[in-house]
Order: sequence, then C-alpha cells, then structure tokens
Amino acid sequence: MLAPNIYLLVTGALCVMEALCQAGYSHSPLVKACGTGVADVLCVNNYAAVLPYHFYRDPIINATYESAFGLTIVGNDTSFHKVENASFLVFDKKRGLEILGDAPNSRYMFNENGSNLSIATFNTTTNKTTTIVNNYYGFYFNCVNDLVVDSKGDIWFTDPMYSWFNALVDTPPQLPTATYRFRPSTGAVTVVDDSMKTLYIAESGAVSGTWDYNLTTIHGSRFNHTAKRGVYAFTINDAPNGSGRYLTNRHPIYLTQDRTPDGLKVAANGYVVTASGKGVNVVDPVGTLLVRIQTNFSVQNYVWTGREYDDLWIMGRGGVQRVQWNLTGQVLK
Ligand SMILES: *[C@@H]1O[C@H](CO)[C@@H](O)[C@H](O)[C@H]1NC(C)=O
Ligand SMILES: *[C@@H]1O[C@H](CO)[C@@H](O)[C@H](O)[C@H]1NC(C)=O
Ligand SMILES: *[C@@H]1O[C@H](CO)[C@@H](O)[C@H](O)[C@H]1NC(C)=O
Ligand SMILES: *[C@@H]1O[C@H](CO)[C@@H](O)[C@H](O)[C@H]1NC(C)=O
Ligand SMILES: *[C@@H]1O[C@H](CO)[C@@H](O)[C@H](O)[C@H]1NC(C)=O
Ligand SMILES: *[C@@H]1O[C@H](CO)[C@@H](O)[C@H](O)[C@H]1NC(C)=O
Ligand SMILES: *[C@@H]1O[C@H](CO)[C@@H](O)[C@H](O)[C@H]1NC(C)=O
Ligand SMILES: *[C@@H]1O[C@H](CO)[C@@H](O)[C@H](O)[C@H]1NC(C)=O
Ligand SMILES: *[C@@H]1O[C@H](CO)[C@@H](O)[C@H](O)[C@H]1NC(C)=O
Ligand SMILES: *[C@@H]1O[C@H](CO)[C@@H](O)[C@H](O)[C@H]1NC(C)=O
Ligand SMILES: *[C@@H]1O[C@H](CO)[C@@H](O)[C@H](O)[C@H]1NC(C)=O
Ligand SMILES: CC(=O)N[C@H]1CO[C@H](CO)[C@@H](O)[C@@H]1O
Repeated sequence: MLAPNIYLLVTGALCVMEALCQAGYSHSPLVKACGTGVADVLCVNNYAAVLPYHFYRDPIINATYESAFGLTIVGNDTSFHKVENASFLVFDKKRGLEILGDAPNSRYMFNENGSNLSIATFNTTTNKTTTIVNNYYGFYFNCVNDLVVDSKGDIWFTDPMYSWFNALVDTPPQLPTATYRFRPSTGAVTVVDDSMKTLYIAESGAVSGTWDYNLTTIHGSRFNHTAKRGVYAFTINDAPNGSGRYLTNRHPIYLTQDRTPDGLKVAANGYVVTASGKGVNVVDPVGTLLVRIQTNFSVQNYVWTGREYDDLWIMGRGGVQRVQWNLTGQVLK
C-alpha cells in the first residue's frame, strides 16, 4: 500500500524553522529559457510555487512603479530576475509551448495613446487612423474598451468607466457601463445582450473611485490588490419557452497575477485570454495559467487578425504590440 502524502501547513510561526522552509525549494532554477529559441521564451518551473526565502513583491502601483510578478525580488535565486523582460512566460510547458508554436514572435509596433473615447480604423498601409464612432446621441463614451468585429462587420464593444478612474480623460462618465453593437454601414449604435453559451466576465473591483457631475470629486483611482480582480464563468441557459436567456453557475476561474483582467476573449480552442497589467494571459477553461505574453505597457485590449486568425494585435496605454503565435481566435458568427 502506498503511503499517502503528508501535507504540512507551514504557518508563519513555524517558519522560524529555516530548514523546513528551505526544504520545499526543490525547483531550482526557477526559470529557464525554453522553446525553439527564436524568441525569448522563459519556462517558469513548477509555477514558481515555492520561492526561496526571502522574497518580496511590492504591492504598490503609482505613477512611477507598477507591481508585477516579474518584479518580485527573490534574493536567493539567480534566475528569477530574467522574468521581468521576457517576451513570453510559459507556465504549463506542454500546452504553453503548443500555444506559442514553432516561431513565436512578439514585436512592439508603435506608440499610441488614444482612441479612448472613440472607435477608429487603422490602415496598416498608410498608418492613418479614421474615427468611425465617437458618441452615443451626443454623450461621450466613457472608455470604449473591449471590441470585437463579427463576420457581418458589426462591431461589439464595451464601455466601462476606467478612463475616468485612471485619470486618462477629463470628461466624467456620462453613460452607464454597457455593451453595444455598432454597425459601421449605417452608423447605428445599439445596446445589446450577449448570446454565447458560456459567458466570462471580469471583475475589476480593485480599481475603484467616485465621481459626480459637479467635477469636484477625485479624479483617478487607487489600486487595491486585495479587492476583486478575477475572471468568472457563467453558464448561459435558454428559458424553456424560448422567451430569453438566463445565467447560472457563476464561479471564479482565475485571479490575475497582475492588475485586473481586461480585454477578455475566448480562443477558438476554448482557452480564455485576458489582459492583466503589462501583458496578456492564456488560461484553460478551468483557469490554469498556461502562458503569458509580456509587454512594456499596460494592455487594455487585443484582437486576432490575419487569414488564419493567429496574428494578435495588442494595444494599451503606451503601445501596440504584434504577436504571431499558434493560438487562433474565434470566428464570430
Ligand atoms: C512609487 O512606488 C515605488 C515602489 O514602492 C516607490 O519606490 C516610489 O517612491 C513611489 N513613487 C511615488 C511617486 O509615490
Ligand atoms: C538567503 O537565504 C538565507 C538562509 O535562508 C537567508 O538568511 C537570507 O536572508 C536570504 N537572502 C536573501 C537576499 O533573501
Ligand atoms: C528590463 O528592462 C528595463 C527597461 O529596459 C531595464 O531598466 C531593466 O534593467 C531590465 N531588467 C533586467 C532584469 O534586465
Ligand atoms: C499548434 O496548435 C495545434 C492545436 O491547435 C497543435 O496541434 C500543434 O501541434 C501546434 N503546433 C506546434 C508547433 O506546437
Ligand atoms: C502617452 O500618455 C502618457 C501619459 O499621459 C504620456 O506620458 C506619453 O508621453 C504619451 N505618449 C504619446 C506618444 O503620446
Ligand atoms: C488603406 O490605404 C490604402 C492606400 O490609401 C488603400 O488602398 C486601402 O484600400 C486602405 N485599406 C482599407 C482597408 O481601407
Ligand atoms: C507605418 O508604421 C510602421 C511601424 O512604425 C513603419 O515601419 C512604416 O514605415 C509606416 N508606414 C508609413 C507609410 O508611414
Ligand atoms: C458641487 O460642489 C460644491 C462645492 O464642493 C458643493 O457646495 C455643491 O453642493 C455641489 N453640488 C452638487 C449638486 O453636488
Ligand atoms: C481593499 O479591498 C478590500 C476588499 O474589498 C477592502 O476590505 C479594503 O477596505 C480595501 N482597502 C482600501 C484601502 O480601500
Ligand atoms: C416563458 O417563461 C417565462 C419564465 O420561465 C415566463 O415568465 C413567461 O410567462 C413564459 N412565457 C410564455 C409565453 O409562456
Ligand atoms: C517599449 O519598448 C519599445 C521598443 O523597444 C520602446 O520603443 C518603448 O519606448 C518602450 N516603452 C516603454 C514605456 O518603455
Ligand atoms: C483618440 C482620443 O480620443 N484620444 C483622447 C484620449 O484622452 C485624452 C485625454 O482626455 C485626450 O487628450 C485624447 O485626445
């Protein structure tokens, strides 16, 4: 008969027994170059589940410093510092390297800051942007955010309030947070519902603030790492008589390691892709982190393009990055 594993709960007080604490550190080096070598890909050994003492991650996010996993100080490991600037972090070696494919590539394309209150097209031949919608019957959008284009050419987008809370705009919110459909051929903007089988919703309670129309309240927000910042899955059910849909089975699948989830999308194979801080994470449908793309700017959104839908354009505050990999987007119907 096999002896069952014995799990010890090592409390803070027990950690004075240094030998016991250090004994758990058996996954050295913590990170190592991996993959085909065509891009800087780092494999994170065993999810870095045991960091050698003493380690420290500063929780601060301010104008000059943004807490990130890769900035964790791990004084007794000589490899971990490489995490900071790697293009790709692989957590699940088999599925992660499959997502990256044979020739992953991540390139910073250009710096850009705007489109925060409008939707514009960008012509990759001329580098020209053309605004196609910038208001809802005279009201400014708060922060046109996540966006997808369906096969009919309709653009579906969310309009939350981050721009105000992040002090990116000087117009306080004028509309409720909502999801819209914009039809470029007619100019019509309509508030919509979703119609997918599983709905993923990101919660960004960690970024919060207040406003009023008197322009006297605090502009900008504080970041609170202990508040909600997870991805939740719901099952979408059809009402029996076809009269509508309802959600059940809300369950958290993922807590982002940096900032809050943003730009949530589902890949063709069902993997859930979400921006978080300065990067984009790929998790499986139960929330296991497989791969992270790292950028040097905070990512807000991204879109799959190209004939094969494997060309990912990532945008955020301070940049646009292009990633060519082996994870394809969903063709929306
Ligand atoms: C921002 O946070 C970093 C890290 O904690 C700190 O060193 C720096 O002084 C802070 N800067 C400001 C302007 O508060
Ligand atoms: C390295 O480990 C030793 C022994 O556990 C510990 O005393 C020391 O503080 C650690 N050094 C750093 C820089 O964390
Ligand atoms: C990562 O890149 C930044 C910006 O170029 C640089 O300041 C920093 O030293 C780099 N970190 C490491 C560990 O190389
Ligand atoms: C690319 O992904 C597919 C699954 O979508 C997989 O079958 C294939 O092996 C992957 N390619 C590489 C080079 O890993
Ligand atoms: C983007 O915005 C940031 C913050 O407002 C500013 O520091 C930076 O210069 C801007 N960059 C460009 C290219 O406009
Ligand atoms: C981009 O600009 C070029 C040159 O003006 C034009 O020929 C092309 O049709 C434009 N692309 C789109 C998708 O509008
Ligand atoms: C468009 O931008 C790219 C990337 O910055 C640059 O390489 C290219 O020359 C630009 N094209 C034009 C027509 O300005
Ligand atoms: C607007 O702000 C002023 C100054 O703080 C305050 O006296 C007034 O009550 C506020 N008005 C509203 C409608 O909140
Ligand atoms: C951070 O969020 C937690 C959980 O919602 C809350 O209990 C705490 O008061 C918040 N801290 C601050 C400084 O707002
Ligand atoms: C359809 O079902 C809903 C809730 O299940 C109910 O409220 C509604 O009255 C039903 N409509 C018809 C036409 O049966
Ligand atoms: C990010 O990297 C690109 C390319 O190396 C560089 O042009 C850009 O200035 C960097 N941005 C920041 C905020 O470091
Ligand atoms: C494209 C666009 O609307 N950019 C705006 C984003 O917000 C800043 C701050 O309000 C404006 O200065 C930009 O023009």
